Amino acid sequence: MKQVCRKRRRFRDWCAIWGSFASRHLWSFALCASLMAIKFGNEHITIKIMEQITIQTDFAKDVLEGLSANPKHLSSKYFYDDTGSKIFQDIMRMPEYYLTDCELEIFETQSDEILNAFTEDGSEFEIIELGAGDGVKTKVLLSHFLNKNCICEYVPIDISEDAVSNLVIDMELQLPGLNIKGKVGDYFKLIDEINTAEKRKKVLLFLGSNIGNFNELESLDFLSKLKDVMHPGDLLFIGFDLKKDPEIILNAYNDPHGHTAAFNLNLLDRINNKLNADFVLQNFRHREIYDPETGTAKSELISITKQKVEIQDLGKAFWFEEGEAIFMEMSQKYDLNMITGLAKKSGFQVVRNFYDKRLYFMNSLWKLK
Ligand code: AVJ
Repeated sequence: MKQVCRKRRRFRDWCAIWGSFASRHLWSFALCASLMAIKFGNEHITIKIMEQITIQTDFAKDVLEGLSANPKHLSSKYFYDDTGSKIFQDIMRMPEYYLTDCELEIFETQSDEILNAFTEDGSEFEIIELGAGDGVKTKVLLSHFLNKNCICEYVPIDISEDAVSNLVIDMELQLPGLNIKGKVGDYFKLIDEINTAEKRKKVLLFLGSNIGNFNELESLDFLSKLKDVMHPGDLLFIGFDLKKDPEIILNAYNDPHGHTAAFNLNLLDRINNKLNADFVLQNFRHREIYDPETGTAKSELISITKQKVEIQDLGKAFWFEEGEAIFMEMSQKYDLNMITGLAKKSGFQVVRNFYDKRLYFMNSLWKLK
């Protein structure tokens, strides 16, 4: 009985979301019918309209599910709208956020070894980067690869349209010899497209410890999806942030500049704009916690007062107690055992690990087992 009620309520929520959504976005459905995919502006970027629409409905559905749950949660995968991507670039530039410097150091000092590991015989390959962002670190690698006369095509994929178009413009300017084809969209959904008929060798990049946003189950699921589109000989190059002095980790996420707080609060703002909500951002405060045993860092937004937030497009209001947390993001830190274990469990084999000199970070190169 309870089950039926809940089902019915879920159905009602669904209708509300779809109803309000369809009425305001009919134009895009119409456009969609005639144009499944457009190429626009720079011909090196593809944007799927259908994809953008699915993202909006998934967003509504996930916000509803997350804020109805106990404890409340939102998904960090929605941090990266155009504003969020800009804030993330500010984060990457702060000295406290050591991850960027470490990975950059690995690329700057070990690019010869990395290229040799990517292509032992110097044959042609394709580099596909999942969540490319501004591509600053990858540019260092690519520039070195070009200098070594390696023939490769670069396919950066990112959810932010601005990020991809800026990256493509920047790379075409700075690396004129590079063959680049940017894609905008959710890389989870574009994964199938990666599996082209092409016989060329693929190297998939998943840098910056992006994998840390997934819990173990999600990581295994993600990795098995990647495995499905990989062929023998293809490689996967993943960045892992390593366990270290907790203070260093907390400083990277509890930054004095307020960028990490702004990054989290931007998601509330996105809900305000996209789903017609009335979050008062000043009524929430950012908090970071880290458990050195498990290596899990968590970002939360704490409600500083008892308050009600209405989300019109969901036809719903949500109450927050004073001190109640919304779990926003997990940033997992790893040790070598965890990384080797993850590779094994997901059907991969570690080819080689690259560390920075402080041993804060690792880029691990995997092949299919
Ligand atoms: C992009 C997922 C690697 O978890 O360190 C940075 C995102 N969040 N500061 C991370 C992030 C807060 C970042 N990743």
